[in-house]
Order: sequence, then structure tokens, then C-alpha cells
Amino acid sequence: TYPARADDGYGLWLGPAADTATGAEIEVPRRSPTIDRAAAELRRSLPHLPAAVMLATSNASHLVMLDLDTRALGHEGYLIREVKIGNRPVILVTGNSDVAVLYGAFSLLRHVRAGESTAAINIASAPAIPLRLLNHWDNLDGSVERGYAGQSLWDWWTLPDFKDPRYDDYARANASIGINGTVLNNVNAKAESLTAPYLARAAALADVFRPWGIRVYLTARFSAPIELGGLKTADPRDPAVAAWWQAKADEIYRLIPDFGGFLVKANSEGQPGPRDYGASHADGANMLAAALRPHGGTVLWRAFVYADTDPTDRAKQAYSEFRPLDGKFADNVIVQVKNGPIDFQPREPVHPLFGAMPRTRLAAEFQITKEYLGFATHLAYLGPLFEEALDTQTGQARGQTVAATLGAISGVANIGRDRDWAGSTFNQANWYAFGRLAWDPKLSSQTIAREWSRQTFGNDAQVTDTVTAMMLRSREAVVDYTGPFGLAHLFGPDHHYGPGPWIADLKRPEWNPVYYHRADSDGIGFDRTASGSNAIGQYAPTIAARLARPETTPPQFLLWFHHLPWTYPMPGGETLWSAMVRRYDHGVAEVEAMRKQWATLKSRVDAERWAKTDAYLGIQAREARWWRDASLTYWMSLNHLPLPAGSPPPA
Ligand code: GCW
Repeated sequence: TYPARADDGYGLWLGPAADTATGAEIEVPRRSPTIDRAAAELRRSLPHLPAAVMLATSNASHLVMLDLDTRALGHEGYLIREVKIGNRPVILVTGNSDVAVLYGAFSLLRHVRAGESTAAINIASAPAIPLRLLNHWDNLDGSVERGYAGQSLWDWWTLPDFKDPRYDDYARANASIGINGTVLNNVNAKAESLTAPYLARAAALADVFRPWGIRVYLTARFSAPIELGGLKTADPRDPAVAAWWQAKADEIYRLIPDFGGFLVKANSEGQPGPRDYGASHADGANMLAAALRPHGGTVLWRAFVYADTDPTDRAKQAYSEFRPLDGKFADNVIVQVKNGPIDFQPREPVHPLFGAMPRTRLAAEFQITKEYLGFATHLAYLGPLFEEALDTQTGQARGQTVAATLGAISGVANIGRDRDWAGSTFNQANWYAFGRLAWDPKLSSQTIAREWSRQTFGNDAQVTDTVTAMMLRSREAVVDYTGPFGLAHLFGPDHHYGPGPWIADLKRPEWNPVYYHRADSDGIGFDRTASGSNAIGQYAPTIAARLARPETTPPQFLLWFHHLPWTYPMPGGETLWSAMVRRYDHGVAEVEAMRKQWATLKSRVDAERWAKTDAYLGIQAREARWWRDASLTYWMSLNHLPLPAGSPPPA
């Protein structure tokens, strides 16, 4: 159903499959389904090299005389090194497990495809974060919540009998960037996903993914014991409830022996949870954890609690509920925290829970799908967003970054049944960047952009430079035209696509964009200092001290933390209002600049991907202007200020 075309994007960063073997000499002392895949990968894409490539785990007898120390590689890390075996030079790809060898093979391919030499090659790499997961928000009816690339990949109607070859292609792409787990279904969960027919389907997918080192996880609807088990309650302290989950876990592990575990959204946006019974999030998570424990499974318990319990500041809810539970979670529970305290905005400060729960394993949850950054159409490379969050100092321990606090990392997938998987070529880069940063959070988003570009479009230096430059300016452009200086959540409610900063009539206060910007004739911004909601009090003291005053708050978060007069003097001397207008104008201009850059590549990029990207940039240019015009018109209706000289009146 997906005939290979060189330019349709189906091959992702791995490129279209070559028709013929490449002539590379690959040696495999011991075969396994995983090693076979690694070998096939090299045979199909690696050019002939001066030395043979050997794929072998570190315990292979061939390697004994080499006396390699592979302990630091752990279970998944790999080593690629030119060695002598007998008297022959061999490029050895090794590690302490089959999947480590597979990761090494993909790394070698990246290296060679970037035009690097293999002479005296010596690369060792191990993942910084043990669990690197995609979270699919895929529904059982085939729709995808906040998915913009078509229907769900999982065809529940024809599974488990028919295993679409695309499932294998999916797993291969993930393995190539080090993803080692995938949550198949939406956190807004249906209990049916835990019934026998669906478990059989999940098991069929797990069978396809297993050789690629990918474990399957499922979301668990907390009320499933009532809906499926006929119990009167789902109270986690009720022994019958615990017994139901234990039996369910046993049933799952009979079908999927390496099942990863459950991802749970509880007591948030209408989902059931332990709080319905007066029990805590820890009570709920630990009960599920006990059911998975005998089998080695993990509970990922989301900290995204969005209920009408804290009328003062939505941004404070998760910390308020979870921080007091530090130390109360079982050791096979991971609390999964969104990167920012609200909801995947184009820019947010990091979530105050990072570093604040030293006795709890934490996961960071990012959105790869661009719910608030223009869906599939707008070009927004998220590498800088991920990097910015991962590199942020928590202030809780000396030098501690967010990345250093993580036991897991989850990316809400942007994948669907579109031929190009992610809805656009550039969206593929966000999937790629997520995986690469999950493996190594110290990589720079620029390095990743270049690497992705070379693999996606080839090694033409002009293409690499231009594509990288476009990518690196793209996210900031979206920030500028949707909400500069820390403004957030000004999107039309529900769809989260276009502007709606004026909307004020929805039932709950925080459903309304006006709740987030608090603009009136005098000023704009959300006062989160001690005189306001005091959300800054949730950050470590050194960080909170800096955020307490507008002069020491990073300008990109100014209006997130402060309510300021329109005439507030900005560092360069201009007023806040005129600085805002300049950012909106800049966002629009940046999209025009990306369009021009892309136009220069017309003869250097294949026609199909060039044309689609060009058309999408046209949409983005129009909509950046729409954002700017609508936002400025609204702000001017409040502040009655003129536009600064040189700024065109809104259309
Ligand atoms: O980002 C918001 C989305 C919801 C989503 C929720 C969540 C899955 O608007 O669609 O639901 O957050 O993360 O649970």
C-alpha cells in the first residue's frame, strides 16, 4: 500500500530503501532477530567500506582477546571501534545486548551517511535516560487526539491477524533513534483497551516491535474494575480492586511477557482516579505498581492534573498536589510531568516539580505533535524547545539540570497514517530530535538539525546550511506571532490553532484566554509573584528570587510572571507595548524569511517534498499575519495606544 517513491517522505530520515544490496561486508558471529535486523540495515544502506563490519555482543568469543571494557555501556550503550581480529582490520559494533548492537549499527549508518570517515573510528555512547517513550494519544475508533497526520497507525479492525508491514517500519524508525517503548493508546482512556480482544491486538504489535528493542505500554482507565470487572468501586484501598488489577496484569503478561506497564491520567479533565474516593495519587499509583511488580512493569503516573480545584492559578495545581507526595511512591512508579506547568505552549518556563521530588522517579513529557504550534502545517522545529527545558537548571541541587532528574522521557507522538507519517517533512525532524535528545540530552538542537537534514535531504552543503538555518529560527517565530514575552494560551479554546485572546465567556475561568493574559487598559500579564498567585514560590529559592522582580526575570518569561503597565520600560528603552508589536512583526517577517530560504532550494530538493513545504510555508505566512493582526487589534481595543512608527496597521 506504500510503494516506495524516493521523494514521498515515507522513508523518513532513513531514506528510501535501496533496491540492491550495497556491497558492504557484514559479519555476524551469532544471529538473533535483533542482530539480523541490524545486519539487514547495514546491508541495505551502508556503502562498501575498506574494512568489514562485525556485529557482535561483547561476550562473543571473537572479542575475548580484545579485552574491551564495556561496563560503562550498560545494557543499551554501544561501542563502534576499528580493531584487529586475526590480522584483519574490522569495524566492530558491539555492546552488552543485542539491542545495543542494533543501536550501534544505526549510529554507524548516521556517521557514514554524514560523510564522516570510518578510519580509526571510535565511538562509545550510552543513553542518559533509561526509558525513552512515545505516547500515542490514539483512540480505539482510529482517531488521534491532537493528531494532525491522519488516522491512527494501529488498525484495530484487522489486528491481530494482519500485521501491516508499516508497523515494522514504525519500529525500525524508532529504534534508529533509540526509542525503547511506546504507549499505544490515549491517556484519555477507554476501559475496552484492557479487554481480551484489544490485549491480543496489543500483543501482536508487541511481537512486531520486540526485535527492535521496543516495549509496549498501555494506558489504564482507573475505573476499569467497575466498567470491566463489575465491581462497585475502583477505590485503590479496596482489596477486591487490587485483586482485579493483579489478575489483569497477570493476563497481560501471559500475552506480552515484556509488557512495559501502564500510563495513567487520573483525576484530570474528567478522568476517574483515586481522588474520587478520597485516596491520593500515591495510593492509586502504588496499587497499580503492586500489580505490575511481580512482572517487572512500571507505572507512569501523570502529574498533569487539571481539575477545578485551584481557582487561584492553574499553573500551581500539579506541584500543589504532587510535591507533598514525594517519597510516597513505590519504586516502580514514575511520575510523568509535562515540561511546563500549563500545557505544551510554544514557550513555558519549566515545571517546578523537576528537582523538587528527590525521592521520586520523574519523567518529562513533551509534545512532539504541535497542538499549540500550528498543528502539522506550521514549520516549527522543536529541538530548541526540548533542549531549552532539558538544559534548565532546577536550582534544587548544585548544577542540576532538568535532564539530570529524569528516569524516563515521553514524547506525545505526531505520527499518523499520512504517507510522510508526521504530516510534513519538517515534522519528522521533531520525532527525530525527540529521540536523539532522549538518548543524549547534551546534544545541541543545532547538531541534531544538521544531522537530520543531511539524512533527509542528502549531503549538499547548501541544503544542509539553509535547512538548518530555517529550523533554528522557526520555533521562535511561532512564539513571536502567537504570544511574545511569556504570553501563553491565547489560542481559540478547543481547537488550539488560531488566535482567541479576547474569549472570556466560557464556564470555567481557566478555559478562557483572558485568564492567562489579564490585559486591561493599564497593563498585561499574569502576576505570579507574592502579590499575585505566588506560583514563583514553587521554584527553588534562588530561581524564585530572580523571578520575583521583572528586571531580573528573563524577558521571554516576563508576562508569564508579571503584570506590567503597557508603558513598562524594556531593557532597550522602548515601552513594553512597542517591544511587543516589534515581536509580532518579527514573527511574521521570520516566516517570510523561511519562505525565501526554502525558495532557494527549489532545484536542490526533490519536487514533491519541496512543493508541499512551500505550500505549507505559504499557509504559515498567511496565518502568522492573522495571529499578529488579530492579537494587535485586540490589544489596541484595550490600551488605545498607537502602533509604533513603521509597523503596518492590522488588516
Ligand atoms: O494538552 C491538553 C490537550 C488534551 C490532552 C490533555 C492531556 C489527552 O488539549 O487534548 O488530552 O492536555 O495532556 O491530558
